[in-house]
Amino acid sequence: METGMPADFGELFPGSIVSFLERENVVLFECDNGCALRIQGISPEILRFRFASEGHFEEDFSYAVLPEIRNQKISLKVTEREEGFVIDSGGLLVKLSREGLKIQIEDSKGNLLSQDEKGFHWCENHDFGGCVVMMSRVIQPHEHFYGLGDIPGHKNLRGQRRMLWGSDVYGYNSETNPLYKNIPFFIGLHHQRPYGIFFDNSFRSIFDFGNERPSVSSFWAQGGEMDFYFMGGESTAQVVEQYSHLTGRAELPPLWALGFHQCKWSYKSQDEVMTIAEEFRSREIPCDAIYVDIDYMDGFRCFTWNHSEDAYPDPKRMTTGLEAMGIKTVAIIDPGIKIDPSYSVYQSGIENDVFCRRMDGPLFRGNVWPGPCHFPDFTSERVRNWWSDLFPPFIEQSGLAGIWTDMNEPAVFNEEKTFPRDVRHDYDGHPCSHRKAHNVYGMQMSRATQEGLKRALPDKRPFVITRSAFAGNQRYSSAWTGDIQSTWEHLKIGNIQCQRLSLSGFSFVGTDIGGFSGRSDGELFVRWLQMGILHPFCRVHSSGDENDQEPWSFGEPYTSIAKKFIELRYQILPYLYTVFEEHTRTGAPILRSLIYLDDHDPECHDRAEEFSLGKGLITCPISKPGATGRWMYLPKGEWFDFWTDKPFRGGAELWVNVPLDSTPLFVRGGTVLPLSDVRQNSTVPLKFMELHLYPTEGVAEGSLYEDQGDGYGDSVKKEFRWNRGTFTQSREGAYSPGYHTYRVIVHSQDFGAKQISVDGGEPFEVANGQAFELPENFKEVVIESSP
Ligand code: MIG
Repeated sequence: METGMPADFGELFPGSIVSFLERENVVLFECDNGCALRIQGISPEILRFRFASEGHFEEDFSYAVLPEIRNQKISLKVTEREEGFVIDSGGLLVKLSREGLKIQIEDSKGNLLSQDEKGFHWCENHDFGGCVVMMSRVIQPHEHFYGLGDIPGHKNLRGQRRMLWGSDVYGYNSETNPLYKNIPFFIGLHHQRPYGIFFDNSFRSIFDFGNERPSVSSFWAQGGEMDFYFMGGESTAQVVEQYSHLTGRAELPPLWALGFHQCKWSYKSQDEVMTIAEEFRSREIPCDAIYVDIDYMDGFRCFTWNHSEDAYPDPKRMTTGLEAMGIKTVAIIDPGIKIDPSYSVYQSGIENDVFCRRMDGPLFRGNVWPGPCHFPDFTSERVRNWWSDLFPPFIEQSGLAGIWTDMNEPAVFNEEKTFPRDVRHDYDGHPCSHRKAHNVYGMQMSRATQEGLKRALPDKRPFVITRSAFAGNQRYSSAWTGDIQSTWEHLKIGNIQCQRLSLSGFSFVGTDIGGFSGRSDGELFVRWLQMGILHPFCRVHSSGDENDQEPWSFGEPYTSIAKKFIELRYQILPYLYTVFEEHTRTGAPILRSLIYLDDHDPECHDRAEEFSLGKGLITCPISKPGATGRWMYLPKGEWFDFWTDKPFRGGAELWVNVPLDSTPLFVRGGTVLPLSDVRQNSTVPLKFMELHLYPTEGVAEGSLYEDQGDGYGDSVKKEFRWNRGTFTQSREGAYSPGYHTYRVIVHSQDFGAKQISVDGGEPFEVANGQAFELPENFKEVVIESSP
C-alpha cells in the first residue's frame, strides 16, 4: 500500500516547550524548534488538538465540524509542573510533557485513556511542500478499535491498517483498501473505557491499529494539519454521541424513504419500470420507490432523458403513473458532465466557469460513462449553487422525488481511477489541489444535491443517497455500501459496514440487498433481505448482468418469503420512524452494534454479526447457505422471541432455529413496540396501530413519533408507559393520525385483563385478556387482571 511517506523520509519531532500562553480559552504551547500545539476544550468531554510543525496554523476551516461547534470554548485549567503541564477540562485530564510534547490523557477519575508513543511528529513532503503529519500512540492491553466509516473486514480494527482515499471499488472484498467513504473517526476501548478520535483532515490518510508494530496505533495524512478531536465518555454510546455532536445530525427523511425500494442497473425503459411497478401491486408486495440508473439519460448526459420510444419517451407520464400507485421515482446523477457543445448543462457549466481546472489553467478532462467529461468543483459555494439550481427545472419536468449520487469519489476511467492530483479546487475559499479536496468531493456533491432538492420541492423533505462520503455527510444524505458482491461472505461484509458506518455517525445506510455484482440465488436473496429490512435504508439493487433481482425473481418459496419480510418492514415502519426521529435529535445510531449496546461485556467486543434496530429489536442475520438456525448472543437483560414470545435471559449465547421463512429477531424486555398494519406503500393511511407490550418485571415503555410523512407540518410524540396493568400515554404535538384505535397486545403469560377502565370511565369486560383495543387518545387506562 502506498504509505504516503516520501522516499527519503526522515521523522521530525517537537523540541521542548519554551512558552505557554492562554487566550480566549485556548492554550498554546511553543517549542524551541518552532513547532506549536493548541488545545481547546469544546466541552468537558471533547478536546481539540492542533499541531503546527512550523508554528503557523492554517485558517480554521472544516467541512465536517460546523463553525458554531468548532468555536465552542470552555475554560481549561492549566497547571505547570516540573515535567510539563496538566490541562484539565473537567472531564478529561491531559498531561503534556515539556520534552517532545507527548500527551497522556486520563478521564476525570484518573483512568488512563490514551498515551503517546512518538506522539506528534512529521516529515517534510518534498514533492508537494508542507508535511506528512503523524501521530502515534501506545496500544493499551486488550485495546480494541471500532468505527472508520465503510471499511470492510473485521469490526474490531485491531491489527489492521486502512487508508482513506475515496475509491470506486467494483466488487470489493474484505481486504479491499481504500473504499468509497472517508470517515476519519475511530473508537478505542480498553479496560472498559472508551474514547474517540476524529482526525479532521481531508488529505489521503492512513490509520494503523497495530499492523506495522503490534503495540502502536498511529494515523497520518499526506498534508494539512494534525488537527484532531479527542472524545471521552462513560460508554461507547456516549463517545458516538460526542462525535455526532461534532459532525452534526441527519435530518428526518420523508417516510417513503424508509419504505422498500427497488433498483436495477438498469430498467431500460419506462415501460419496463411500469411493468415492475404493476408486478409489485398485483402481487401485493409493498414498495415505496423505484430507481432509474444511468441508462435513463440521453447518452449519459446528466439532467436529460433518453426520449426515444423504446426508452423514456415521457418521464413525467411514468412518474405520474408511479405516483398514482404510491411509488416514488429516484434517479441517479453522476458528477461527470459530458463535453458536448450542444448540451445545455455543459454550455451553462462553461459559461459559469464551474468545472475543475488543472494547475496551469486548462479544464480537467476525464472519461466516465458519457466519454470525455468535465467535473463541477463542488467545493465551491458558487458551483454548488449552480448545481442546486439545475434541480428545480429537472424535477419539475420529470416528477422525480429523490436523487441518487454515484461516482462521486470522484471516479474516473483512468489509471489513477480519479482526478490527477494537480486538479485545483476552491475548498470554499481555501484554494488547494485534489490531494486535499478528493476525500470531500462526494460529500460536497451530496450537499449541493440536497440543496437542489430543497429548492425544487421546498415543501418536501429531501431524499439523497450517496456512494462516497466524508465525516459529517449524514447531514446531507443517506448512503449505500457500493458494489457489493452477491455472495454469502458479502452479506456479512455489508452487515459489518453498516454497523461501522452507524458507529461513525452515519446511520441512514444499507446495502444492495441480494448483492450487486455476480448472481444471487433465492436462498441468498431471502437471507439478505431478512437483514436488509432491518437496516435503516432498504433497497434491492443489482448490476443486472446475470439475472433479475426483484422479490419474485427466484420463484417459490422465495417470493412468498420475500413478501413476508417486506411486509414486516412496513409493520415496523412506525417504530423505525420513531427511532429515526430520536436519531435526528440525539445522534443515537438507528442501527446499533453490540459494542454500542454493552461495551462492558467482553462478549460484545468481537462478535460482529448481531445488531439492533433502535433499542428494542435485535437480530443476527443468517449468513451461511443451508442454515436452519444459528448461534447468536443476546446482550444482558431480558429478551422475547419476536415470533414465539418465548422469553430469554441475555448475557448468553443461544441457538435460534430459523427455517428459511424466519430470521433471528428478539424484542428487548420492557419495550412497547408499535407495529402498524401492512400497507402497499407508506403514504396509505394507517388503519390501526398495534402496541405490543413486552413487560419485564411488570413494566414496559416506548414511544411513537408520527407526522404526515413528509414536509414540515405538525407532528406528535407519544410516550407509553405500562406498569403492572396501568397504561398511560402522554403526547406532545398537534398531529393526529388517521386511525382511532390502538390494538394492545400484552406479551406476558402471567397477565390477563378482565376489566378495563379508560380515563376514569365505566369499566368494561374484555374477552381476550392479552389483546384489547383502546382509543387512540387515551391518557390512562386501569386494568383489572387475573390471575
Ligand atoms: O460504473 O450507474 O455503485 O450502484 O448501478 C458503475 C451504474 C456505475 C456504480 C454504482 C451502481 C450503479 C452503477 N454505477
